[in-house]
Amino acid sequence: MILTHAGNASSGEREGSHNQESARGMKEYKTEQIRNVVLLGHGGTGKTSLAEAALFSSGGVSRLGKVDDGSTTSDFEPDEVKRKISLSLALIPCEWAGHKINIIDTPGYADFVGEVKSGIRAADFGAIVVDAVSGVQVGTEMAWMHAERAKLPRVFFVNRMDRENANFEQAVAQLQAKFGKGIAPLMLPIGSQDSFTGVVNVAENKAYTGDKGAAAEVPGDMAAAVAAAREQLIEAAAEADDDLLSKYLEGEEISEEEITAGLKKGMAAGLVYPVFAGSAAKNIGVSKFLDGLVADCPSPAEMAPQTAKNNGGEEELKADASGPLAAFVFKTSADPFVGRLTYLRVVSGTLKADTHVWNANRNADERLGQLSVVKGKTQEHVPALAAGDIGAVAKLGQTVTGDTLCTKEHQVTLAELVFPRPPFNVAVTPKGKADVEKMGPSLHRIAEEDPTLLVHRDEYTGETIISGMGETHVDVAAERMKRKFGVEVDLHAPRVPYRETITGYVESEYIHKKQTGGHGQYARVNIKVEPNKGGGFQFVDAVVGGSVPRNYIPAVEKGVVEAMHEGALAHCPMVDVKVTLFDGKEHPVDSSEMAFKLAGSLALKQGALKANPVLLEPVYELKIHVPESNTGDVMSDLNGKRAKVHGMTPDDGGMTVIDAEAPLAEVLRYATDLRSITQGRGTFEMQFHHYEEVPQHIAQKVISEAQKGAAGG
Ligand SMILES: Nc1nc2c(ncn2[C@@H]2O[C@H](COP(=O)(O)OP(=O)(O)OP(=O)(O)O)[C@@H](O)[C@H]2O)c(=O)[nH]1
Ligand SMILES: [Mg+2]
Repeated sequence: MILTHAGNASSGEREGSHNQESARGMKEYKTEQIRNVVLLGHGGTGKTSLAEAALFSSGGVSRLGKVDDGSTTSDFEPDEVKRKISLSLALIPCEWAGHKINIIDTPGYADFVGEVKSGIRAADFGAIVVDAVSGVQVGTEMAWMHAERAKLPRVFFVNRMDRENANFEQAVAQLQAKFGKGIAPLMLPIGSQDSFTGVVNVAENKAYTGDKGAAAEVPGDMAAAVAAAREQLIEAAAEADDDLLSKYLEGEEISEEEITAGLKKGMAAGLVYPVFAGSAAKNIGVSKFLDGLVADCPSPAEMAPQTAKNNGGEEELKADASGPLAAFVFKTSADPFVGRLTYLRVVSGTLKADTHVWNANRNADERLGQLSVVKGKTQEHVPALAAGDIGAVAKLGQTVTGDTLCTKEHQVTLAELVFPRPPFNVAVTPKGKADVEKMGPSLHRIAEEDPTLLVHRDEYTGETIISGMGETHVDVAAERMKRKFGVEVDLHAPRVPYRETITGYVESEYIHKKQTGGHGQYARVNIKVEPNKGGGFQFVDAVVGGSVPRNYIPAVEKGVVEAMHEGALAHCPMVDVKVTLFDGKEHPVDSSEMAFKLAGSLALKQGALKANPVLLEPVYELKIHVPESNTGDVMSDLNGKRAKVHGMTPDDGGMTVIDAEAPLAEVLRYATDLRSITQGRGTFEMQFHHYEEVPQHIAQKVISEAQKGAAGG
């Protein structure tokens, strides 16, 4: 039976959840027969459509799904269907020419970079999808950068060749200008726009047309272009292959096999990047793309071994099905129905269903139940996964993304995944009474499936803060909480944890006196109030002669501490104040601890108001990575944010690092601002550095807002 896919298979509340029905039986594949490719690229270039066309071409679905109808295998989550963009990575295994190509589709939108990192880790090479109309876009550069950092061999797929203004040559020229000479077309398009009908494989000098890639004559007018492209391809391939180079220089005939061997070497060395052409929507060029992945791209067995830590040392793990077991967890998803689903790549050995494995990161035994191959939202049970293959297992107890599963006898851990620190913070509050209790646990589960989403409680403001990569990321997380766990929340800008202190010295006296029939209340407290910069709060008992009896002094201190919690200016905590109790008076009958506490509290409140109180704000340290060409705009924006720039240095990725500090109040939405200034090229991290006095004109605003707030509520 052929499996039906997301858009038309699901309904009701199970929509979007993983589906454990088994699909048509998938063969078991040996390591050499596997290809793991991650699709990368700017948003909307057609990655999901390409994955769908590949699946359709390989017979994995009976109808070509469309992103716009929400009917693709890859974008199966309801929020992906609604927004018509990918939000999480998806696995699309395609059985092709006796091989299994595990396609990992990733989101192009920058907020979901965590999924891209996970996808890259599971893959052996990448295919960067480029729009034939727009050419190189920001997302193309970002994809290149991520792949480069991971030393991932890569190819390009120039997609949307059927569109008006599609221009393959121009796209390739842009790629070469940006990424160098190693960019070499392996396929040339036949025609373009309305007349785009197929591709010519320049290594073979053969043409393939239509959605089936039927063999055809190379159009006569393409001969020169094909010859030139072939030359360029061989030159690029010869960069890493001396035999090929000398043959080429001596003008000898070069076979297709020799080109393939050269391409493989060149890709592994990061010297060659073959370019494919096609239209995912029309399913043209896709079958030749799959052929190319099988013929020219590395199997897991051809990849360099991975270094793992073992007891006290290191070892190299090859993709060898009979080697020691090591499976790397690159993603975890929290499904309200199926439970936790752990995605893993078998790096070495063979992972078998119904066995015990050892999680060396947590030092814990895990029982594996059923093992499956994942296709979009469906899972098909398999008895085993060989080294190099990718699959999933449900309901593991302790394992999280980044862990390695092995055996207790042979314990290894692979390098963990490193995710960027999310720079965008929002405060989250439950919408209704029913949401109060459910909010915490569901936040926890949402964060568990996304390492770029962090949740914490701000100890100063008491707010629950979600940190994500950007506004969309956090919005999607909130929608997911509602859909998956039925919890509704409100999101708003976090409060700035202002503080107060004093800058002057005063003596303050407060007499608490009440005469209400019977017992009255009486206490007098005299304190000195002075700044204690950097020294925190200090209470000094300087009472002489028992003017305040010993047993009441702790009560005075308690009152003072209470007043410190809520400053006189804007109800913010006071810091760095030294209070010296030097005098006071009791009444033999009417004094009490209560009375002294009150007097202590009010003595400080009144004193602080006279001691030149000021408002303090948190200042954050920022490390901003931007392209050289954006530094001017970023600096002038920082100027408007009361920031101080400490320096600019080049980083190791060809960017400029700007070191600066700025008040938190000015950079609450910096993730959004920086993105718009740099069109998404810039990234930054920030962390708390120190408190600083708020300039007078700004302090006035904060104070009057705080007083309004207090009066209103
Ligand atoms: N004309 C034309 N349209 C295409 C082609 N490929 C994709 N599209 C359309 O382009 C839009 C975006 O396609 P997707 O497949 O969602 O692109 P994506 O790269 O997966 O996008 P993200 O997941 O958001 O990064 C959809 O409307 C597709 O139907 C193509 O080859 N030709
Ligand atoms: Mg997509």
